[in-house]
Amino acid sequence: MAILIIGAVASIGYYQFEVAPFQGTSTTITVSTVSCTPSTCVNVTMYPNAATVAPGFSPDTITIHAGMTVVWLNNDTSGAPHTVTPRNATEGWETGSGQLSLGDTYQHTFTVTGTYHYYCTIHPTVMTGTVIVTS
Ligand SMILES: [Cu+2]
Repeated sequence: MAILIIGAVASIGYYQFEVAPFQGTSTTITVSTVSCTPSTCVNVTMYPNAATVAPGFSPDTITIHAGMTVVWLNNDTSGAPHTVTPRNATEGWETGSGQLSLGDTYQHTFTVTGTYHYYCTIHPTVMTGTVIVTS
């Protein structure tokens, strides 16, 4: 049931862009993008060099209504992997994303009001975030 709800509010697409940092060479990277219906879904993005540039999760604090879905995207073109990991599994949140590579997304629908803290296990001091779920 939860999967059906998620599928209804978020769709995954793809775009490509070129990176040409050095003479004569270029690399095409495919990144997935997620479009949200604003009333039901919120995006959080990990931008390039998210491990060293705050906020690592952008926006790092969001407030949503119960029943809404948050979709995280690793858009860190430095290639660094990241995770979305709950601080406290007893908050009713699942165990998190595991490792996300460039272009990977992770989404969770929050159904219970409360404050949910999370972080990246690979960069725990810079990459922290909070989801506040209201009624
Ligand atoms: Cu990270």
